[in-house]
Amino acid sequence: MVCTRKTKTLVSTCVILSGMTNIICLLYVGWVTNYIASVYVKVQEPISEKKLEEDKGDTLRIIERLDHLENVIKQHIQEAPPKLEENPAEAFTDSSLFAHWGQDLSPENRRIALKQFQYYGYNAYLSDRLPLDRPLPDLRPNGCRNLTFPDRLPEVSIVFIFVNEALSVILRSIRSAIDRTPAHLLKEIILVDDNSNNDQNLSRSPQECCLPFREELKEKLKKYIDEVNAQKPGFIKVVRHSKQEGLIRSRVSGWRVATAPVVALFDAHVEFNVGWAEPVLTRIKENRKRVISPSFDNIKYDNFEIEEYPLSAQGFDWELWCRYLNPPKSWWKLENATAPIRSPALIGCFVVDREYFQEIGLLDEGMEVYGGENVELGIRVWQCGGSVEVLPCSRIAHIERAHKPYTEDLTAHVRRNALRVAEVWMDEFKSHVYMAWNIPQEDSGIDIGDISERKALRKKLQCKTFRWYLVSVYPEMRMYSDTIAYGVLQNSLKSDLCLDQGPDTENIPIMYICHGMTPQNVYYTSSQQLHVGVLSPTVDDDDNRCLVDVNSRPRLIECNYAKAKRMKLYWQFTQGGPIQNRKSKRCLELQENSENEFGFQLVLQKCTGQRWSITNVLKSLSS
Ligand SMILES: *[C@@H]1O[C@H](CO)[C@@H](O)[C@H](O)[C@H]1NC(C)=O
Ligand SMILES: *[C@@H]1O[C@H](CO)[C@@H](O)[C@H](O)[C@H]1NC(C)=O
Ligand SMILES: *[C@@H]1O[C@H](CO)[C@@H](O)[C@H](O)[C@H]1NC(C)=O
Ligand SMILES: [Mn+2]
Repeated sequence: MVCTRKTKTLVSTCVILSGMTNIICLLYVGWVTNYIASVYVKVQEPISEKKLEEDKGDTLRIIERLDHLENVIKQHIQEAPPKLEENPAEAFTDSSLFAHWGQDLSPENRRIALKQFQYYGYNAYLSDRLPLDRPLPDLRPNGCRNLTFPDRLPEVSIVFIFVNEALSVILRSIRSAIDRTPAHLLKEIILVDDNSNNDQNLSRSPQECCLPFREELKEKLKKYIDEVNAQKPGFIKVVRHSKQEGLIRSRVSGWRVATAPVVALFDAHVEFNVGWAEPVLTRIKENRKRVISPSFDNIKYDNFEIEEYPLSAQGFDWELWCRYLNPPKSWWKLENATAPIRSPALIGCFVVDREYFQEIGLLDEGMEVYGGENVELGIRVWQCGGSVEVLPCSRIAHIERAHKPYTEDLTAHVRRNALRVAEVWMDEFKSHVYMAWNIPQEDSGIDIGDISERKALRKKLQCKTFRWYLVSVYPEMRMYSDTIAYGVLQNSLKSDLCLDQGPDTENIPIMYICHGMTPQNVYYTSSQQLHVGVLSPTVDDDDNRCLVDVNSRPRLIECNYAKAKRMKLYWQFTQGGPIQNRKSKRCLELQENSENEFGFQLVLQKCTGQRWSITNVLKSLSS
């Protein structure tokens, strides 16, 4: 899941990568973010252990071109399951783990810390050495401390789901929940273990660094639970899956066991901050159809310091990766930092009235593994008469992992789940999801499973249309209804090359080996613009780039800017025909050039009859 966070020019991209809501945050500037985020996610698969050898050539060539990306990826390649026989000391110092932490450790301890880091995706070595009840900075905005709440609030059950999590991290989640929730409001804690002992199929198996999960998460965790329950019988309940169900069904498993009127569904790598519960329970008590997310801060995966995040709503892009949004204008107008922030969707952790959650259909249990369920819940709640909000006064710190503890490629699951959301909830806008993923709308070859129950649910609840949702709840989302063709763009002269946006530091499109990732997405519109690269999700970002004839050279320029400056950004194109600029009449063509990486250069020249084709055509392309 890609959660992008944007503050003025500084953007941090959060790529949620793991089986739980794990996020990697990378800091970048401007539109570059999305490009990197999407490439980054999609090169995950090639760098999985086994494929690394075979795919090294192509993968690395793609990577080398992406300056900003390079360091990140290299680091992850190094942090991929290590070859035990070759463990040069330099590898330790190169790991991002030691960039801000651990310089004074002995070589042996560094080795152990690195192993644990590679395994968990966060600094479990350090976590084991931090107190479970460590203090957190109170990051609530001014005014939160002055709020008063009703005397009688509903009790809450807190559900933590986990798979292959470090014990100390789970225990700190539990401890912070107990310490920072008023005792009379916390009915119980429910732990859902999504079959953590399934080590054999993980390439990141716990070498000598880590106890086997069976021991750590069964015996040791049980000992802790028994101690707590000895004082408060039945206070901590445990649900164990005998096979891995993924985070979606794990959350529902936890909900099934919960008995309090309100249920909070969280990952097990969080720390609750002071006063988190009262604002949430007050809002739900006032209106049970509100689904609430706290505001998130970051626990840095390397040194476990708390990093404050700006207040945000939670949305998504057209691939349905989650995305932090600037709060809506209506919120800013209130000039009240404690006021609830209307939110189009959820990033994954939320608090909900237990019975209302069932009435609106829980989560889509037909989704697999990971991703999309948070977006589906948000859309469904809004379309079916509820609301979603983020509370500034309720704050939770959450570890954004450096990498996922699985080797499995999550992107395929996220895509499948996204298509379920599109087919059930998005009406005519489902095309946008297919376009963003760059797959055909008919015969995509992707089995999304049975959606008849979800469709029946929508009918039963008499839910509103997705157009209503876009207009009323998520007006920041961009619509792309004028797209008439999309996919990769290939030239008949050399059909294994695709049009590509080129290095992210430049605005020069190139021809590159076809890989079909975001930098090669092309969208042709009914107004004859050619967009290259990511589909900008929201109106807050001016980051769609259009092919423009600039002094007879092909360039990529932000579309609205190019239009405002009356640049040459309109192209005549028919499937299998030339791409010709409407004004300059020059054609986009390939020219042989031995200095070029793949022997060809993109030029604008007098048309010689070169032909282009694009993968998916929605409406007939006529000239
Ligand atoms: C909170 O209360 C204190 C003392 O009652 C007061 O001085 C302060 O101005 C209040 N702050 C806000 C933001 O209302
Ligand atoms: C590993 O996965 C394969 C197929 O996914 C399965 O058949 C096998 O039983 C698994 N092994 C273990 C030890 O879980
Ligand atoms: C600010 O928002 C809080 C929470 O909704 C509310 O209780 C409070 O009355 C608001 N303050 C003002 C000055 O409107
Ligand atoms: Mn998480």
